[in-house]
Amino acid sequence: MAELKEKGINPGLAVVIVGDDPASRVYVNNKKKACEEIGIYSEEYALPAETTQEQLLDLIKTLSDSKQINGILVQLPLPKHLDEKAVIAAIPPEKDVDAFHPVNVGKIMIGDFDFLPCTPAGVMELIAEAGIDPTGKECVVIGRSNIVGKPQAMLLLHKNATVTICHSKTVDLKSVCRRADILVAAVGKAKFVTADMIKPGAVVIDVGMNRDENGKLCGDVDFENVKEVAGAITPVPGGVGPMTIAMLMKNAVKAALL
Ligand code: L34
Repeated sequence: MAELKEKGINPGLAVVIVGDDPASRVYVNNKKKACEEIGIYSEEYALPAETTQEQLLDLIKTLSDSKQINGILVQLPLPKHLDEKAVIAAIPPEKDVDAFHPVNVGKIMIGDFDFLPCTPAGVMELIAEAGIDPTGKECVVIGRSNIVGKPQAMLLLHKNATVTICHSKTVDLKSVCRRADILVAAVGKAKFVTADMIKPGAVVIDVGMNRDENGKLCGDVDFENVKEVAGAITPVPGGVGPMTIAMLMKNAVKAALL
């Protein structure tokens, strides 16, 4: 960071949060902390749940015009009365550190991108750091959201994997999952992935962020049982979540260099 600052490059990130969802609050706090730790200038805009679409779009316009701000992130989900698609589309693609804008989504699809979406990019980083090359491997992604499942599949494809995307209508999910050398779970249901769905030795990556019956944070994977079968597994907390934040920091720096 010091090196960048010497060159007059000062990354600035604006994080917008609307309403008081406690989980979103925690994630946004973690983003703020990470900025402080590495020396990225950050601004937080905590707006009340009653914020109108017009007010939110006005703020995005102000941030879009700001010279100090290179990156804009609107924490999702937004309260139901707000139009998420329109909000994302209002962020200039070059400040879209989430890579959710249709222009950035399209660029990812053709493999010519500036930003990668933070959670799927974090998963790829974990795979790479573990010394695993997805080339030719069977990769199964459970979940088809625009934020995780779909871009995750695309990133694995870029690394030459054979990719299957599963979802709620998939027939015989268990057999499809059992083919996976690398299984990415992004379902949103606690302990959804059980040991009988895992090929022995498989790499299991848990993107879930749920609360169990005791209110304890847990992923989509039944960690205790799956870890006995898997070759490698990520925990929740302390797995993909912190990687998401790290990739956001990377994108914030990248935005300042564009
Ligand atoms: N716009 N909305 C936008 N961008 C994002 O990248 C996100 N995401 C997801 C939800 N909405 C978003 C996040 O920030 C999920 N997410 C996220 C970020 C950080 C963590 C989890 C999810 C995280 O820090 N997890 C910690 C534990 C947190 C806790 O104690 O609750 C962990 O160790 O996994």
